[in-house]
Order: sequence, then structure tokens, then C-alpha cells
Amino acid sequence: MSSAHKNLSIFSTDNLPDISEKRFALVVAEWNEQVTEALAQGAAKTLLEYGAKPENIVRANVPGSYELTFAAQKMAQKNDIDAVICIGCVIQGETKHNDYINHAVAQGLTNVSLKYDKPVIFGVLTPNTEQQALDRAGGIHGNKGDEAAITAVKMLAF
Ligand code: DLZ
Repeated sequence: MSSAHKNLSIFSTDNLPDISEKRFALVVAEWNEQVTEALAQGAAKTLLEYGAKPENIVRANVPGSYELTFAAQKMAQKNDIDAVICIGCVIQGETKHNDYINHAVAQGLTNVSLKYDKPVIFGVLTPNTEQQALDRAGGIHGNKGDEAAITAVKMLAF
């Protein structure tokens, strides 16, 4: 178990598969960039910590979280990509836009994962406030980008 993540209570990090030859796509939404950049850095750092090679982490930015699905599909259809990690942050506003985006992305990423038979990870924060997002992007609730990366690694065991 990594010392950096031993306090993660959501799941075990024991017996993870060897990812030294695995290739990851990291797809990052630019909306709420302060948050998504922190999540993306956390995810990349965690992949490296668990044995991924830097050259095996391919990053692509998209404008907003809604675009994650399309980019995830483009990545998942590449033969040399083993897992796709999608990073976004959709903050609740005065209207219901966040509900539409969140549901579309969650469903879309599920579809991509099943269609291409590869792990596609939903690393999208859906907070009510910016502070809640910051708390989960390296703040008091840790970095959910780290968790997204560990989730991808774990799913490669299947
Ligand atoms: C339009 C929009 C709004 C209002 N809020 C967010 C947000 O909080 N987080 C996010 O990632 N994207 C947001 N977007 C942009 C949409 O995801 C998308 O880029 C546009 O609707 C264009 O398809």
C-alpha cells in the first residue's frame, strides 16, 4: 500500500495490478480550472506512484465536462489505451444545467466503458459550492483525482 494513500478509507489499495506497461488517457475539462487542474495533477501523480511510466499517460483537455464523453470515446477506441480517466467539476448554479450535464456525462461515460470494454473513470466532482470542490481537490477531503487514478488501476485487474 502506498503511504500517501493509506488513509483512504473508501477502498483498499492492497494487491493492485502491475501497471508498468499500461497506458492511460487523462481527459480534463477546463471549466473550473483551478479545481480540475488540481484533480488532474493528483491523478497523474498517483498513476506514477503506482508504477505507470510518464510517457504512458496521455493528456487531453476539453472545454467543459459535457465534452468529456466524446473525448473519452476517442481515447477508448485507441488500441494502445488501457484505461481512461475523466476529470471535471460541475458546480451547482441557479438553473438545472448541472443536473443535465452530470447525468449526461455519467451515462455517456458508462456507455463508452461498456462499448470499448475498458475502464472509463468518472472523476467528476458535482458540488453545490466552489468550496466543496476545493475541499475535494487537495483540501480537507483529500484529492478525488487520486481516487480516480486508483480506481482506474484497480479496474485493470478485471
Ligand atoms: C455551460 C457550463 C456551465 C454553466 N457550468 C459548467 C460547470 O460548472 N462545469 C463544467 O465542466 N462545464 C460547465 N459548462 C460547460 C459545459 O460542460 C459544456 O462545455 C457546454 O455546455 C458546451 O457543450
